[in-house]
Amino acid sequence: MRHVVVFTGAGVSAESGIPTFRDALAGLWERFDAEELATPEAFRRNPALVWGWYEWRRMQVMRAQPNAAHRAIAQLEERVGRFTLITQNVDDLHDRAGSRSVLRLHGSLFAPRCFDCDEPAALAPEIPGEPASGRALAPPRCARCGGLVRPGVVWFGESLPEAAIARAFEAAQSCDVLLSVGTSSLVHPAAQVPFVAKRAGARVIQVNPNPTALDEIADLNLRSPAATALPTLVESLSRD
Ligand code: BV8
Ligand code: ZN
Repeated sequence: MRHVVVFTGAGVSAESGIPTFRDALAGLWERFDAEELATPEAFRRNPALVWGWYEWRRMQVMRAQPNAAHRAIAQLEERVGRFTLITQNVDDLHDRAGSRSVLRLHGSLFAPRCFDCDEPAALAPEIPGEPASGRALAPPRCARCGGLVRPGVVWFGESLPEAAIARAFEAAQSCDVLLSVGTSSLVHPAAQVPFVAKRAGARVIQVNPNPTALDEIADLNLRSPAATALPTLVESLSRD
């Protein structure tokens, strides 16, 4: 039975209007570098600035819709024998497009938890129009211990969820085709996944309008936006 792995980055959500990680620093945060804001140190130093950034990104995701690429990936899951979706994204657009099993390597904007005791925290209801341009917001306090609530994402310098990264490498080791969509392949250890698949003999297909570190090993490079390339690609992958 053929096993297809799809590995996605921020580029798969670009056509839903969600800025990619590098571009997610508009407005209040434009003077910051993502890699310095997405860290536990930054949150400790200025919790309201970091919490406000994540709440603004979460509100953007809630107002966005999955695009044709998310939908094509959900269709592919129904058409191939064995399928694994691995994402670096922290939005919920794959789930909303109908993907059933999503391996999240970097957590989610929709799973806030206490920084001190890990108690899951409630999500603030969407306040229409707020935060419009994004602003600093004091994070809520943990109901159990009073600690600061943090976003449920993996920050730079933090380990990835053990089970998720182990299952991602297992899938990469055992797949026939790995489709990498919309990632700059710069962030480790996630960026290793396509290389592990290649070394294990999989065919690697990349969809990205720009060159990336994966160019050298991709068997097929589709220099195209995901929402354009995926529907056709899914058709051909479903026929093989
Ligand atoms: C860890 C959640 C250690 C947060 C994210 C030096 C060398 C190697 C590694 C390191 C190093 N120095 C430090 C490290 C480690 C570090 C790392 O890799 N740094 C990089 C910058 C060098 N990694 C870590 O810290 C990881 N943890 O290593 O722990 C450890 C070990 C043991 C014990 C304790 C600790 C944790 C990394 C996780 C960071 N969290 N996200 C948040 O979202 O705020 S990563 C974040 O950036 C995203 O999740 C994504 O994965 C990554 C890249 O973001 P983008 O570039 O925007 O997105 P993407 O890569 O997906 O690129 C967009 C692409 O889309 C582009 O290529 C573009 O061309 C394309 N595109 C655009 N439009 C479209 C499109 N494609 C298709 N269609 C379109 N329409
Ligand atoms: Zn707590």
